[in-house]
Amino acid sequence: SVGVDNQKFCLQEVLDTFKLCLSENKEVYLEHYVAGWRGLVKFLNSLGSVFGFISKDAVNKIQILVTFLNGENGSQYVTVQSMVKYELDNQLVDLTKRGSYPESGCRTLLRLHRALRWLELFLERLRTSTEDSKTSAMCSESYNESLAQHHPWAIRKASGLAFCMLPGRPAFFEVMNVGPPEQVVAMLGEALPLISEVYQITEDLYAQHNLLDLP
Ligand code: 1Q0
Repeated sequence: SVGVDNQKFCLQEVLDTFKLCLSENKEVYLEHYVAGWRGLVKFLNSLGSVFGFISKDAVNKIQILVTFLNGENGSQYVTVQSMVKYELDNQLVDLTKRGSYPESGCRTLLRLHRALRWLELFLERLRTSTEDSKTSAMCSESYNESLAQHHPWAIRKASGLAFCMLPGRPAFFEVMNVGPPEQVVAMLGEALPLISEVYQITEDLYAQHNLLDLP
């Protein structure tokens, strides 16, 4: 793609931040997790304003987590593991119904975590797609298998409409700014196992503490 913008979006860089997420003992660094989402939101914004309601919500959740990270108890939020322990030990999480802590780190991260499953499914479809595959179909299939189960009707409807506005596979690959399709496929093949690992570690942690249905 042509462009003089030296801050051009590059998906490789975004997916690389997910590599930085895992510590040696397989804890998930919140700082890099959030940075990964920031990059994805930038990508989403470059696709057009119909995705604004999605990126707005993502930005809002990113901001909540960043505020914890930079707050006076920031050291408790270094990893997802330490955040869960800290918030649970100090009763900072609404466990069954919304109450005093509607924006806990645990419930906020859970929303992004569910979206990460969507990303994993979508990227896997993109990776194995052929030239005539429809991005909108790949996107909505991935959505229906993941996030949709947690969204009310109105949001599912709005999401479905937005997906129809996704550019076709060639344009989509172009915006990713990785190179020719074969290179995109190779990059996805490298990135996916890492995203899956981050997802699985978080999923196991949340399951262990019974946090998968936080209101
Ligand atoms: C490429 C198309 C992107 C499609 C993104 C799929 C996700 C659809 C999600 C729709 C969210 C609607 C807005 C509000 C939802 C909230 O109600 C909900 C629950 O939160 P709460 O506080 O009400 O309980 N929020 C969520 O479920 C969080 C949703 C976060 C979505 C984050 C999407 C970030 C952008 C991703 C673009 C990735 C493009 C990657 C393509 C890479 C190409 C190789």
